[in-house]
Amino acid sequence: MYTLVVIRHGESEWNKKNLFCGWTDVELSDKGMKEASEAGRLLKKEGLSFDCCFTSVLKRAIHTAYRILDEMDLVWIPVIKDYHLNERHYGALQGLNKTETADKYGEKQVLLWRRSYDVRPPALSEDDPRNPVNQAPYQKMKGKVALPLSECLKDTVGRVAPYFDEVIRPRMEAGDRVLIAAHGNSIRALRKHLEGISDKEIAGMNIPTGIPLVYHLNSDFTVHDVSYLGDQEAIQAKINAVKNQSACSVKK
Ligand code: DG2
Repeated sequence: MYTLVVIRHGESEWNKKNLFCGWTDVELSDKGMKEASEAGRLLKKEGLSFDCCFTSVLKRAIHTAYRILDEMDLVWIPVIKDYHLNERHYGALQGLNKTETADKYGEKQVLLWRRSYDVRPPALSEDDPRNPVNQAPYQKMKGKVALPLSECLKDTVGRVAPYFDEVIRPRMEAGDRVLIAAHGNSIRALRKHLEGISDKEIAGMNIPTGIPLVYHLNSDFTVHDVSYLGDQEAIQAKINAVKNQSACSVKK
């Protein structure tokens, strides 16, 4: 049996402002930093420990990972940063306010962009300075992989699932206890892959910030059990808050 802990970063500055973030590299808010440290204390209290940590190349996830490891006195373990664990690329929606976008295009359309499995949000244009080919963390990938200008969840599953199977799983099979600090949609992609959630069902899944999700996996990596650590009522309230981020400002 394997134990795997997955956590969405703490609240970011753009979560706080309710902006679509995607591959925009924004910092944790003060609340997000506290959430990350609290998650570290909780994991320690539960007697969990790690031999390595995987995260994205985005600082809200990286700083969450280090805050957790700091609380656990584990900053010395390897921390592997890889763009395969990045948030879903939110295309031209990045930087827009979720409520204002719902007011403009309607809740239904925004829900389709946020939660449909295979509908991509409008793409960034090639010459947009936010195109990943113009950004430092992705320079080495230029010409080798197709860097996205927008992604649907299906695209995100297409990079997260093989990365888990080919890189993270072998580390676990070799005996490493793994922590993954990632993002709302890269975690939805991973959950879909690990738990065999259908394309339809995954639309209803929302991931709270800063709450450790603990998996016990069988030797063939099927899920034995999975649960969030902490006060279940408070966690459900956080999940609902994520779901409601794209409600219109006035109910029609
Ligand atoms: C959020 C997820 O990603 O947004 O990109 O805005 O986990 O990096 O804060 P994260 C974003 P939703 O899909 O929940 O709207």
